[in-house]
Amino acid sequence: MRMKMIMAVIQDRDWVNLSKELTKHGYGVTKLSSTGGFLRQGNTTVMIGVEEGYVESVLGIIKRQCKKREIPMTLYPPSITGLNMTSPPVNVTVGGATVFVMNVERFEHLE
Ligand code: 2BA
Repeated sequence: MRMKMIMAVIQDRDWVNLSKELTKHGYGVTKLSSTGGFLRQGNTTVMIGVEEGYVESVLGIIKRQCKKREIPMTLYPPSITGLNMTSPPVNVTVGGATVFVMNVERFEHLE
């Protein structure tokens, strides 16, 4: 069976429910703390290694646990622009998950 690596960028607040649900179904998951390049805010990246046949099941769990939300965001505050004015907030869609599914050449647990 081929192994796949699922990497998903999610919101920090979705991590607890997502990890609970993945472990309940027997999937292994590793959390990495990450930062989005656009919002420059912390987010969470999860790594999930699974056999190919389980990919859709894992994507289903991610979809159910990672909700899409709109948040008002000031993209260029004075602390970044150095100007004494704030750009008006714009609504940015966050959440859901940005998912990459990659082939795994080799997978081992070394002891
Ligand atoms: P950020 O780069 O902080 O982006 C957060 C959200 O801001 C994005 O959500 C998108 O809705 C919006 N956004 C990003 N770039 C934009 C732009 N140039 N103009 C207008 N709105 C923009 P998502 O697309 O769901 O991405 C969530 C996070 O996933 C990203 O956080 C980034 O950390 C990661 N990501 C997204 N696409 C990626 C990619 N191709 N490669 C690696 N990481 C990616």
